[in-house]
Amino acid sequence: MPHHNLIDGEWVAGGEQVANINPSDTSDVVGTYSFATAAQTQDAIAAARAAFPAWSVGNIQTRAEMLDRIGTEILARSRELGQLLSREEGKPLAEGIGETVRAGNIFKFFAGEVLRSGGESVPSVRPGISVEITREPLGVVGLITPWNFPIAIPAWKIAPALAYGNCVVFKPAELTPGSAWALADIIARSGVPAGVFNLVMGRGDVVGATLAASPDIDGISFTGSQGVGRRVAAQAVANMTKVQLEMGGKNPQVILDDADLETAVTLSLQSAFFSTGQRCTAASRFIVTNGIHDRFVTALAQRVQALRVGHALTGDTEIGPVVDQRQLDKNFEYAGSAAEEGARLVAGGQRLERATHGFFMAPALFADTTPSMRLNREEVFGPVAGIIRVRDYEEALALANDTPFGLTAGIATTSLKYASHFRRHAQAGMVMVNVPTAGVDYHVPFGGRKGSSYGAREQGRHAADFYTTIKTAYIAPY
Ligand code: UN1
Repeated sequence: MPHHNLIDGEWVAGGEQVANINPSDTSDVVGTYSFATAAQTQDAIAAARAAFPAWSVGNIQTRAEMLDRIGTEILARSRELGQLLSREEGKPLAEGIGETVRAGNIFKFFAGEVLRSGGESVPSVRPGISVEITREPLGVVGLITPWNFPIAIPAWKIAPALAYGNCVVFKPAELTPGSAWALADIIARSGVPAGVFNLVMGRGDVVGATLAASPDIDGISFTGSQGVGRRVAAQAVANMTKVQLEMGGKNPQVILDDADLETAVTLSLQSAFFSTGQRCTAASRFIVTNGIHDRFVTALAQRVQALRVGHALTGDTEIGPVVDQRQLDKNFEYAGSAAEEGARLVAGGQRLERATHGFFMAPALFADTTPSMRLNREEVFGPVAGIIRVRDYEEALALANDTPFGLTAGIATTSLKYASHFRRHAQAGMVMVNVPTAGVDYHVPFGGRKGSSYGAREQGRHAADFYTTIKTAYIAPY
């Protein structure tokens, strides 16, 4: 049975049926999914528009209960949904379940936020007048999500969108429609009125482009690559549509001489290689001061070499496959260019064969890299990282900031002086002191600077900055 799109409360067959392939075992078809046409995407936008007037002023108790029910079902089914997620995306089961739990918690958080959204009342500078500042829903929002967090990222866009009274047209990544469909099915059964939430699976150049170019959409929230993000923004801005973009990273992890070696190595392993390095928050540039450099390289190389790479659903796997052949080719291309430019491979880097045919690659760690190498300039989005040796903290900070991106920046140090300085001067949206650059909390702002992000922050209470518009009312008694 193909999985259809949800448009105006009905499950609708799309223009083509597409197989969802398991990257751990390419003979395993996770399911078939209907990809929507441009006309169906327009139908979904129209349905959302029609549903907006009633939904935007609807009862907040009903809305809160609905979001709470969605969260409850996700949490109750976290094992099964986590398994589906790992099967279609390739992250190990524990990570798949963890991500599902995170999605459930996000819906619970925003269920609470529905009841907490108040305004401000301030005196006017003119006598006898009062001023009230309130938030109103933005309108119809188009949500475009990537394949690497196929349930958590949809959750952190859909939950606040609905909580603050918006209507949604949701376009998940082509490679991972399974988790998105399962989430849409839960939302559809939660009591949401027809048209308030719509699912349009499909291709970026069909569904995504239709959303981005639509004059009937009030906001686009996009997470994905920098190239696509820029195109989406350009199209949206042509219609004066509000845009929020979360794009790539080239996140630095600084290791100072005074760091605890074990802490530094463990957090580096997690940051760079878990989730197969397929996180925009992944650390991919290790910037290491002289005094600890050699010990760090040896210890991290050993840990990387020992990582168990395999099928996402088998018990002891730590690193699953790369998501598809195209991404695998890209990883090898970056590893190849690093080697050509003189970097020294100290662990991994080869194609791996396993019992099933999947896109397996041994995580690759390069030492003796320089800041100008392609590996250290461009986002790879795979398990490939480089180490740069530096003299001191000052050089480390300068290199950490020498990037067009600015999502996360990490430092491992036992010095309060350097930790505090780095926290203040790292040009990134999120700074991590002795914790991994990736793997963030779900209830606090998420986002970056420079080429990594554009527009308001996501997650936590700050999500309201994108999903609402502010009204200032001046009131005189009569
Ligand atoms: C995390 O590191 O916990 O696409 C989340 C990404 C990010 C999410 C990272 N938007 O990788």
